[in-house]
Amino acid sequence: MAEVVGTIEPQTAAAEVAQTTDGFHIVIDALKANDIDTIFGLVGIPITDLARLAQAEGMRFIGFRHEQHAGNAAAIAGYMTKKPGICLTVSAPGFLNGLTALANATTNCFPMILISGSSEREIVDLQQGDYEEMDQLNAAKPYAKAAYRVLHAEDIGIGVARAIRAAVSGRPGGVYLDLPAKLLAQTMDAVKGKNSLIRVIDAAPRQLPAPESVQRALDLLKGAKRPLILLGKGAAYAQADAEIRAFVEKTGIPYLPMSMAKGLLPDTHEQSASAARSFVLAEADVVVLIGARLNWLLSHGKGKTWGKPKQFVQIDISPTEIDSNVAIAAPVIGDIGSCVSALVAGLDASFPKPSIEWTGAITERKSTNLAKMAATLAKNPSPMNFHSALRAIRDVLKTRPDINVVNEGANTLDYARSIIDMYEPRKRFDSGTWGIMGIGMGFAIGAAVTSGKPVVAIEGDSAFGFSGMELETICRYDLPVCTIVFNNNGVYRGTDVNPTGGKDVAPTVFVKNARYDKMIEAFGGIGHNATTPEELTKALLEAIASGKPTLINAVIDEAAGTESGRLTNLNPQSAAMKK
Ligand code: ADP
Ligand code: TZD
Repeated sequence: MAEVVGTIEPQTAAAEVAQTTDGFHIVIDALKANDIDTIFGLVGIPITDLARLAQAEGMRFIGFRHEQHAGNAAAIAGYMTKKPGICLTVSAPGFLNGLTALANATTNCFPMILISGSSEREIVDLQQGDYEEMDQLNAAKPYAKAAYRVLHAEDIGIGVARAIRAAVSGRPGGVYLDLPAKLLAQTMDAVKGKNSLIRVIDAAPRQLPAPESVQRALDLLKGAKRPLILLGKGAAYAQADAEIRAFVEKTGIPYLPMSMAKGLLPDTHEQSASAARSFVLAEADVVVLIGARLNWLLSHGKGKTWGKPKQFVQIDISPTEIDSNVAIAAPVIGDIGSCVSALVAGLDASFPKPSIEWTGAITERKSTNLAKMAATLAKNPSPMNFHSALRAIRDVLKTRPDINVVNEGANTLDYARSIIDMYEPRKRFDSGTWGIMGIGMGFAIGAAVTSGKPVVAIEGDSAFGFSGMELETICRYDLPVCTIVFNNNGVYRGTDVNPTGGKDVAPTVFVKNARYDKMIEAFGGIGHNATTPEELTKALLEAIASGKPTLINAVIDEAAGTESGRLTNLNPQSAAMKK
């Protein structure tokens, strides 16, 4: 008898193993069932095996050196694709590191899901002191569009489906998904596990605008004397490129792109009013906001920037965005593709073209401002300043409109935004709604992995420092990322002095003449030191041709630029101190 059992038992065990699955497998299966093929993350207890399994099951796992950058990579992948980017972290500190990126994603309306392992509820809730103990779900809630926890393996499919829907439907945002360690190890019947998976149908359904709202907007626009269209990154996100182009070109209305909407129509488009920005904002009488909020980036829709009284049409998927800063005369609520198509359909023969007085005045301003800018850009000071370095980069990027551009810093951001033209949609990724520093390498990695195309990251030296260690990640995955550090020896500039004459340098000052190019060489990447526009051009061309991880240390005059870039008005204390 014992012998018989002995021969049967191993077979029974094998059969049982074959028929059970566990939390680890169901998480991966649930993501794959929704065509999610990449995870950005950083391993450790309790999610190391989840990352291993993801790779073994054919997903791409991109491992980072800090969770914030993995989160930023996931967020930008979400923005580029309209599918939620996934970031995977360990509990408590790893989760908190990722939370900054989740909050930034929510603020910018980027769809991402932060999945963090967590310690056991019983211990967390009694505060008994677990390894990396934290009530992560509650910590995430104020900064996420939605936050969920799964306690039973059979609910993983539901949890992932809810997270995907929450991230991409309506106004996109960051979603937190809490997976306690015990859940991952839970086993269940493999068939039941498979049946518990959900493939989300129509995760971001179209939302059609009310016909009367479309008519109201068209009526307002018809009466406009000086109409203007403002494209925000919501318009770029919507991937309604053809509809937006049709609306702009059929109406003939001049438009302004917000920084991440640059390239939705090529910046060289004749209707672009970018080079006359202050003029059109002040003078316009009816402004059509398409996926752009009237937040600080647009002076809250009021004050000197906006000059003459105006009325707004606002196209947005979020009804509560309307009237958030100023009264909106014609809200059009729905997804941008549907709203803009409806507007285009309503453009009949009676729709007037903007007057020649208006377009002519804009053209005149543009040419004056462009001539001024050309004269500034033509100068060749030594050391380089922001303009001469950006001229060199602009001329190279002009020949490669497919290249992704990442941009952060203060002066480096402000000048690059206006000097570097974009020609294709969703190719420019920057500090966004918060004006956050630290998105650089995370966005660069996310953009390179997602698009398979080169990335040029134009970085202030301070801005770069926040994510600089991810150069190792870039080298490890051999990504075609060229990072250009605008090195002017400090935050904003490098010229401040300690007024006490003490040994410590001023709060804004870094090590002088640092060689950031040496950092990438430590990981096998290619470093260049560029002190002239010619050297910068040569290094950038080489980087793009080789597709190799490269860092160019661009030596910029430490006295160039202004404190806080163009945000000097938000920094009144500093202005007062200098008086
Ligand atoms: P910017 O910083 O470029 O001005 P914002 O981030 O302030 O842009 O605004 C983006 C807006 O776009 C948000 O109000 C968001 O609700 C909206 N939005 C995002 N995706 C869509 C979409 N598919 N359809 C309509 N509105 C959208
Ligand atoms: N920390 C975070 C997370 N975000 C921020 N925006 C800041 C600090 C404050 N800050 C700015 O707003 S710009 C900036 C900081 C530290 C860096 C500016 O210096 P830089 O750029 O060297 O990157 P420029 O081009 O030399 O001005």
